[in-house]
Amino acid sequence: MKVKLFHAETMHEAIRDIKAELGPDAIILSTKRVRQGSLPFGLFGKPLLEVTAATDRDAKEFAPIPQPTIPVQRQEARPVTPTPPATPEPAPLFQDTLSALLRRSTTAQPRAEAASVPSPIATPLPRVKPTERVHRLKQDLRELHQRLTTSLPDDAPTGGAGFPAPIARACRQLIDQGLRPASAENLCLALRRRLASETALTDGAIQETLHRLLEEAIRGSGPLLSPGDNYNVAMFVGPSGVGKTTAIVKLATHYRLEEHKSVVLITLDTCRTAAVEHLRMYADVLGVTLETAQTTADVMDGIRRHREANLILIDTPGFGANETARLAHLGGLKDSYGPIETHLVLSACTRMQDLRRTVARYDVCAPTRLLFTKLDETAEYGNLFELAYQTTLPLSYWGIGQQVPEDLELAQPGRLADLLLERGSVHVTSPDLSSPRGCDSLASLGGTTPQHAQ
Ligand SMILES: Nc1nc2c(ncn2[C@@H]2O[C@H](COP(=O)(O)OP(=O)(O)O)[C@@H](O)[C@H]2O)c(=O)[nH]1
Ligand SMILES: [Mg+2]
Repeated sequence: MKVKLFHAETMHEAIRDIKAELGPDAIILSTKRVRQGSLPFGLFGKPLLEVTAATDRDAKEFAPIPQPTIPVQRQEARPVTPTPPATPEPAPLFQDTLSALLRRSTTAQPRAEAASVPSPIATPLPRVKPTERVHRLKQDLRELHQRLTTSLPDDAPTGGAGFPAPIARACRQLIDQGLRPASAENLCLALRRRLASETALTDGAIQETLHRLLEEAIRGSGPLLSPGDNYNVAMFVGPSGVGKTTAIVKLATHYRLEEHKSVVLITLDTCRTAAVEHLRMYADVLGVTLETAQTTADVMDGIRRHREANLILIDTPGFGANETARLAHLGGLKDSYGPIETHLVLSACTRMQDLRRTVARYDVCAPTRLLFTKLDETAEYGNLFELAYQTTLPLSYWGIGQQVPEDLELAQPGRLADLLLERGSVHVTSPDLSSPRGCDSLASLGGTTPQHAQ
């Protein structure tokens, strides 16, 4: 056996040299990258390929490979049936005969080098039956291609990557609704787990399952007075202008006129005379008592004096960032009959970062409910979901307009899931746009009587 070391810049060059010297049946024993240069040990020299090749026969035994003598375009491609050697030599593992390597590298070589070896068109290669390994490689490539095409988002740069296309679409739908990408992706992971046994991922199944997941992720608190309840004290806190007083008036109207409950209003927002007068006007129309309170002690006194009432609603002013001590006093309020429900009132139109700051600021008064207003002024409801999900506080009611009393609804997770999946709008549409909107939302405030009072 003749063994020889070859150095070349590319494998193709090495094969060409080996073929010329050892013949086409030479086998490659090893290859490695080396550096060759002027410095000791070849450091920083040009990287070269070092190939050890061997043959049992002398290169002179082989006739040179004939070069094509007629133009490529005029030569007819004829399949050549290979004639296997009478006694094929078993090739050692990881070694390849030069002929096979030559065939492969010839098909991939750059045009400039093509002249030195027969053109694959001029001397067509025999059709080799794909081996098991080639089959597996092809299968892997097909799977990779499928994964890439199904997981790439259609048009959005982020969100949903890594999910099959229909789930990725749902993921982006949630992100468009204002959910954080992380929350949307968590929901879609849960969605994929739930739908793991489904053979086909239809948009219908995805939307239904997503609806259930959204609904399960958040809670509704139920009404201020559940059937059978005859006493509750609820306080409403939050930044100024979010709609605390409006929500209180809507609730007072509903419980007084629809549920026939005795309602008492206590307001701590006494600095602005107009605000008190505004509330007094409603109190007079409804026939409910309004108490003004300067301090939290006054509030407690008012609660004690109206124990016989069914519902006591406490209005508060918006507190500035530097009024944490005053806010903390509200957190300390305790009714000896039971806990005071504290509704943190927030606008659905507020940016998520500001909502988080507000939640952090009002944490000292230990809110137990989230009441969102102004759902009618936005088309994105992701913030409601995010805050309910992150704080784990139940949603109580939401304001859907300025009209008193009809524009308030009992918060229901299923309804929020509807809004997030764009299955409906917050508005109850009236068949006749010229007539006032129906009072259906009053019915949905929840209460002790199923029918509206006449
Ligand atoms: N569009 C809309 N406006 C609302 C809603 N709730 C309250 N408002 C308006 O928001 C403004 C401030 O409300 P107000 O109750 O005085 O806020 P407060 O300072 O938190 O007591 C008023 O003009 C209300 O009519 C709502 O759900 N939708
Ligand atoms: Mg107010």
